[in-house]
Formats: sequence, C-alpha cells, structure tokens
Amino acid sequence: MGSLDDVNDLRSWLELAHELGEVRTITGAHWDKEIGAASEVNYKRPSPPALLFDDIEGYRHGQRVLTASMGNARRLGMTLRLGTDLDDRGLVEALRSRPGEWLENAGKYAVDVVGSGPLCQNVITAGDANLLDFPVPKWHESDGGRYAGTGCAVFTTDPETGVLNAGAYRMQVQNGGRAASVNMEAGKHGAAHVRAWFAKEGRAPVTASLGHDPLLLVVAGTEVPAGVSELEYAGAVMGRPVEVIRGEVTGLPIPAHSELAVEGWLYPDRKEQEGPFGEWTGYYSGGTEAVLTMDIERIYHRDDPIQLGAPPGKPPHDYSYMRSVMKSAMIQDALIRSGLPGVEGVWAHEVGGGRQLLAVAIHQSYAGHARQAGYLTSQLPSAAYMNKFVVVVDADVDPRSLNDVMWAVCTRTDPADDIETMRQTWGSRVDPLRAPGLPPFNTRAVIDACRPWTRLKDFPRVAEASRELVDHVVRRWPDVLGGTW
Ligand SMILES: Cc1cc2nc3c(=O)[nH]c(=O)nc-3n(C[C@H](O)[C@H](O)[C@H](O)COP(=O)(O)O)c2cc1C
Ligand SMILES: [Mn+2]
Repeated sequence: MGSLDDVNDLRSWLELAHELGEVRTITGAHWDKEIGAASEVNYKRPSPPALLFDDIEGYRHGQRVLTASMGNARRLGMTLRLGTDLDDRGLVEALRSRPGEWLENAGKYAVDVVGSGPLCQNVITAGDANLLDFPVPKWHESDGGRYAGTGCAVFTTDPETGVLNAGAYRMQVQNGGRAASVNMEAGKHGAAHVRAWFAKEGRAPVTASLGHDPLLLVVAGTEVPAGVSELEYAGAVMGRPVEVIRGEVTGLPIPAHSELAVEGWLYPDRKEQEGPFGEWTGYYSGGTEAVLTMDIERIYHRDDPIQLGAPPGKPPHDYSYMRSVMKSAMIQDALIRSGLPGVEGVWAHEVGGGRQLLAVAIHQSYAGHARQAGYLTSQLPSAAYMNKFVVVVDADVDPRSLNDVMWAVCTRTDPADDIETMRQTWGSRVDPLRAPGLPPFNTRAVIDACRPWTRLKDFPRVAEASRELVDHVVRRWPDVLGGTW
C-alpha cells in the first residue's frame, strides 16, 4: 500500500486512490456530453467513487479525464494529507484549525523552481498548439462550448511584489482550440493581478494547469486570503514545497508535475464570447458575454495527460462536497481569528454550493452577539462572494444539519424582527437573479435563529427526551430501539 508521503502529482494520487478502491474506469465515452452526464449521474450518488475516463471517442488511449476526484470524505481527507480512512465527521474533526496553521506556515514553503519536470515531456509552440488535440469535454447539454479541465489552476502574479496567485477560473476553448477564455470575476485575486499588469505593461502573463494533484484544485478553488500564494499554501498542506518550472514565454511558474498546461498573455481588448455554462448555482447562469481570452503560446503536457475535471451543476455536484468542507473550516477559522467569542461551529451547506447558505452556531453570551456573528460572517473575505443567507443558531443546534437549522429558523426567528438584509453586496456573473448587463451586486440576509436574548430565561424548552432517558429506554429494549442512538 502506498502512503500519503508518496503523493506528489495526479498519477501518484490516482495510484493510492486505486489501492483504496476509490476509482472506477469508464471507457469509450464521448467528449460531447457523455463524460459530463456520466459524471453527473455518478456524483448524485452518496459517496461516489472517482471516475476515470479512458479511450475517449476520437482520442488516443491514455488521454484521460478524471472527475469526482474529491467526492467523498476518504478522498478529500487523502488529498488534504489528513488520512486515508476518514469519514465525514472524522474529516471535519481532523480539519479543525488546520487552515489557520497552513496559512501561518505557507511562508516556509516557497516554490522550488526546477529546470525541467515531467510536464516538459512535450512542449508545443504557438503554431501547432491546439487544445482540441486533447479530449476537452462539452460538459452539459446547453454549454456554449468545451471547457478545458475545469478543475484547473490559473496562475498570475502581482506585478509589483511578484507574489503568485492560483485561482480556478473556468476556461472555454476558443478559436478552434488555439485560444482559451479565462472567466475571472472582478473581485478575485487573479483579476486584480490582470488589471495591475494591464495598467503597468498593457498585457498580463498567465499560465494554467489543467490536470494536477487535486490538492492544487482545492487551494486554487477556495478562498485562500489575498497576498498568500496558493502554491505555498499547498506546500504547507504537503509539508514540502511544490516544484515548478518557468514558462518559456512568460517566465510564470507552472507545477512541474502538472499533466497539461497552457501559457499566454491576456490583453485588455482581446475578448471572445463566453458561456453559457452549467454552473454551481444549478443553472446555466451568466449567459454569454465577452471575456478576456488568451491566444495559446505554449502547451506543455506529460505523455498521456490526464485532465482534472470538476464540472459544476445543480448541487450536489462534482466539487460541492470539497467546497462545503473547505469553506466551513476556513470560515470557522477566520471567524475565531476575528476575535468573535463563543463560536461553536460553521457549516457552508452544499445546497447553496457552499457559498449561499452558511450556518453559524454560537454560545450566545451578550446582547448583540448573534447579529454580530451574522454580519461578520457575511463579510469575511472567505465567505463574502455570492453569500445570500447567514443563519445564526444557538450552540444546541447542529449547523451541519439542514433540518435542525431550518427548525431553528422556524421556531426562533421572528421574520419581522430577526431578518436583516444588506444591499449592493458581492455577487457574481453566475447569479441566476442578476439582471443581464448590470454589475454583479447581490443582496443578502442575516437570519438570527438564536433564541431571543431578552427571552433566554423563559424561552420554551425543547420537546426532546434527555440523553439519559434515551439511553435508558434504548438499553431496556435494544432489539427494537437499535442499540446505539
Ligand atoms: C471548478 C471551479 C471552477 C470555478 N470557476 C470560477 C470562475 O469561472 N470564475 C471565478 O471567478 N471563480 C471561479 N471559481 C471560484 C474561484 O476559484 C475561487 O473563488 C478562488 O478563491 C479564486 O481564487 P482567488 O481567491 O485567488 O481569486 C471556481 C472554483 C472551482 C472549484
Ligand atoms: Mn488567491
């Protein structure tokens, strides 16, 4: 059996996942909708296996696509180097306070620049570079085109400080495979870098990896704080630096063990129509818009490259489990670090794509505590993008249980008094409620579902048998009442 220490790229990750019985292979699928639909059927099942597509119609054996990479606790725990046999609860336990530690340690794991790496097995220059030489899927029936990887990591730098950023931004294949649009929402770190480069040099260098250790998707696709390199953060997770090569054209780093990567420049006036794309909100939201597009200067790939797919859709979707677990841990950490007392737990519910519905449980200890927790959470950098509802509950309510959270809303929230709304907050192009053409603001609500502070002493008791009484009857009639409870 391989060990977590041996995992340093997608292949070693797959080897270990195979040994754990966590991978199923599908052969003969078509890139046009079949890979996407098979992935969707798979990820709708509880605890789905990872799916590896090979012998894709029209492509050579070995040119593969992986989906559902982190669709259960075991594989997400493995990817985060926390263990190979974790269940949902164990993973949440093991993650507690880790994001903060990784953040603190990131600075110790500067990337290791190497002269060459497996990614350099094949280097294709502009005239010959065509992304459609690889089985890039059309994921959903009404997508506007083929989306490369989707579990991608787009690399940019701050032109002043050189600090590297990695973000997962959807990339649609353009111009018959010779270009790719990069859909960065305006508030994202990559977009800030691109604007700074445009102001300074009139163009922005970009590299993007389309297949890699899923850990790189976790760090690129989750809100690591601004100014922190996601590759250093990944180094802190692994306990060793990420090896990178420098792109031949832009000098920007690319993970040396990546499977497939592209390189090019973005220019302010070089845009292509992009979308629609089936998104994590559960809609083809975002429509079709002109989006910054890079003409591909180089394609780098290993022999028989594996794209890392992460197709979103109506939740639960390919990466909604990963997003919920990571966002919950990061927001809880950030909330505790803000100095807010009494934080019991945070959960970013999958039904809202890990963004739109956040539940925060607190030990209410002063008048105003609950609203403070709600407002703060709704605006934390790790939580603000596309949040719609923050529900604050008392510590007796499990924030991970949608049933218990909504029970608290039904019984402890007075709609006229306990729902606070905010306007002109940070929304997204992909919000189905956004009016086309208007800036992506949204509105949001803090729902105070704590027992009212003024009524704490006389609020009705919860009608539920005590733990002791439950234990007593279960012990008395174990055959009927089921041993443990
Ligand atoms: C598979 C996947 C696709 C994503 N697509 C986009 C996208 O197209 N545009 C975007 O702005 N954010 C997208 N995100 C969310 C960003 O990756 C996320 O907000 C991340 O924190 C961005 O990095 P940054 O904070 O360094 O900007 C996606 C995330 C994942 C996991
Ligand atoms: Mn970032």
